[in-house]
Amino acid sequence: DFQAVRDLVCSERSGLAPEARRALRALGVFRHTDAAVRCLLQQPGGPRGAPRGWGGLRRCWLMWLRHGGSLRHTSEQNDGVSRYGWLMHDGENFGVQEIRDEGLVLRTEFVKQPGGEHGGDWSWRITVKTEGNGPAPLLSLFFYVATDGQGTLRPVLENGTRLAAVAGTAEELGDFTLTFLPPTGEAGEGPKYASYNFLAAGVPGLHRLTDLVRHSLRDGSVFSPPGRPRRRYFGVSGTGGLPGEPPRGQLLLHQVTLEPPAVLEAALESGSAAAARRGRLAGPALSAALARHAAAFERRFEDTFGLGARGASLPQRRFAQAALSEMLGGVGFFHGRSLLRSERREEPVPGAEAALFTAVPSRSCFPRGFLWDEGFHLLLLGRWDPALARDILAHWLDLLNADGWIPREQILGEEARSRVPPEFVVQHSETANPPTLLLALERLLPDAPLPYLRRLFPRLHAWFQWLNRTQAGPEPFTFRWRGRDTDPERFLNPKTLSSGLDDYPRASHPSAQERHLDLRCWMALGARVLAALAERLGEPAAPYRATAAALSDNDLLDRLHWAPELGAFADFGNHSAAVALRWHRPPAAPGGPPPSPRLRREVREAPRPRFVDALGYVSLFPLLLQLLRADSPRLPALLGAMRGERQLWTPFGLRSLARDSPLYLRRNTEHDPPYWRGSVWVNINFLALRALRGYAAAAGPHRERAAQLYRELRQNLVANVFRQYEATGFLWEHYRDSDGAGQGCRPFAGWSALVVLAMAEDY
Ligand code: 6A9
Repeated sequence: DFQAVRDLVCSERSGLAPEARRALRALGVFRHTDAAVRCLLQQPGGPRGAPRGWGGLRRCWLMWLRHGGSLRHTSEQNDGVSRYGWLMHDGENFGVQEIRDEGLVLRTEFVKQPGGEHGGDWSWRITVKTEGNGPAPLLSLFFYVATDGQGTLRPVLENGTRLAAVAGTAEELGDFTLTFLPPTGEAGEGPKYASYNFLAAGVPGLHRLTDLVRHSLRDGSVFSPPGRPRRRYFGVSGTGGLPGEPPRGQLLLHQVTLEPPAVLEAALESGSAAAARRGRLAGPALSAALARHAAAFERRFEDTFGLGARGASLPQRRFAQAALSEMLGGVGFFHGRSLLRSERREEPVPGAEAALFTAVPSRSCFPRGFLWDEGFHLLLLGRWDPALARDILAHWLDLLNADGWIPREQILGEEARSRVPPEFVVQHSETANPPTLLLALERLLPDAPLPYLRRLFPRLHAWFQWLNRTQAGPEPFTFRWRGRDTDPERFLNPKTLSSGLDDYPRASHPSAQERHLDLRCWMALGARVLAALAERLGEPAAPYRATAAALSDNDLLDRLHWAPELGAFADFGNHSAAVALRWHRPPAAPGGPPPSPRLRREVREAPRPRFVDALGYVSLFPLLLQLLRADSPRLPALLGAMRGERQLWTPFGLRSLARDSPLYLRRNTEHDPPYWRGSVWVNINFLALRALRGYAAAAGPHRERAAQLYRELRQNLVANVFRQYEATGFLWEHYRDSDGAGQGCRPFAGWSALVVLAMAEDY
């Protein structure tokens, strides 16, 4: 009985101990940037949508503000921090982050020390420096702690203005003290002159914190170091809150104003850890702990990925460490409900209250869980920390509803929703997403404990059956993504968000006749992994084996998806090859103003059932998921398409759509630039490398060629992602096929971080 199984899994979730779970909530996360006041979330609570279960202490942050020049001027001049990211992060106890902001360098480090019953102690150190010469700017750092309706905070003030500590109690933290140590110069060289301001206020909601701080800044404070000129600065003042908004929680804010360089420390000490504590984790003790953790991180990184042994340079190793760390630093808990639309109801309905532990594609742009992204994330996380990966996987499978569906994008709770345009919020219960979690499971399988797998199995079974049932195609052994865009005039080619490849060209006229090649290949992979899992558990594996065999039958694949006119595999559907966007002026309403012209789709040749004339990632799927036999006569054509410079080959990796394909780099609407129509995406390139490696290792006539392509592709991909990181300080969402430049979102240490596994040749 599926429902019963669900309850069992929920209540008995395997994975990390509660204590370790809490530790993971200590990951610092970059919240958002704001030109005048910059925020750095250093909160014990994961990214946005921090856990309700955190028991009230919802935020503990750092923000900074550079004085001098007007605030408005600053906000017009720049719209972001120039670079930031975790350089090291072990996913549990330790992290080092660096932020570069126009000549200012902030380094934030934390160490967690387990102990007691509430997650132990944490200490943070913030080192601020300036680059280049010129007078030191006057800088304010704001540390703040906020509750969201539960828990209490008591300020401990020194001289009426310096917040020396916060004594608090909260449900999950118990009693705690957060101490702000006086700033020192660099390398602990004695106390540093600073001015202090303090604010205690009621907060209407966490999303209003930045506004609240801005609202209480006044240009009346004075910084007057002995024997030096006085400088005025913006300081928080007063108590209160935002006018007209009833407070829901409590905020205590500590503002420290000084001239860099300086070192600031904060120590959170948990009441229940007192007995285990041997002195405060601050000053030299913190330095020693940080050094110990950094050395352990380096060792573990080398033991895991062996990049040093393979001769990677130090900058390359630092880059790979940062890629992994940025992914680990994005892992967090998300709580709330999704908004769902089912076929059975008109109105969107809130889903069940969910707790999701997950990595995110991007801390800045998409700080949420995405189903198929997560499978890729787990490939990397599973190498670093298999228990962590298993725990994340278990959380995702806890999201299944009674039908066996998992919503694709996890926008949990109001705070998460406020960041997403309304048309993207509602999740449709017919919409799937590639089951990449199974890809991850395939790798976790050999070492995963049996009781864990036993609990996963019924849910994976339900999920696979849901896919098999709801995404069935028009004929046996065919599949079709549901939920394509419907408005036929709006898009050059209606998107298929469910596939994960959004605007990748499909049949021009969505219909029930379609058969989607990538989905069919994902199903084959799914059946293969479930068969292996069933075998491991002594459950009936034969039905999965049979499905896997049928879906990998190369002759059947040929019959259903080989497009002779394309010389490659393809989707099939109701398709017109002659479509274009044209400017069009709708008729004016009588007496009304002339309406503005709009781009509309024109179909110049009626669609008919045929193969889709797009050569790109989808065409490669039988190879990517290694369904093609090593001696397949189709293999040379696919290898040729990969290597062809007019098709998929670029010096930076494989582009998503062939250069000579009709929709290559074409916009989908006036406002939708090409996305999966040419760019190089790391996740698919990773699959390509993995597959080529497989074909190079298997006996067959194309072995040499596969090996050759593998070497070149790996070199190109890794070199470019590294080069772009060196140039910009970020991993990017995708890379431009013409020059390799990073595009889309950054930092994007979701699947782009798979470059680490490519460097390690660990597929
Ligand atoms: C829209 C924007 C400013 C698109 O990495 C997450 C997903 C992938 O799963 C998918 O394959 N990305 C890829 O095609 C990003 C999706 C972002 C959708 C949110 C709202 C507001 O942000």
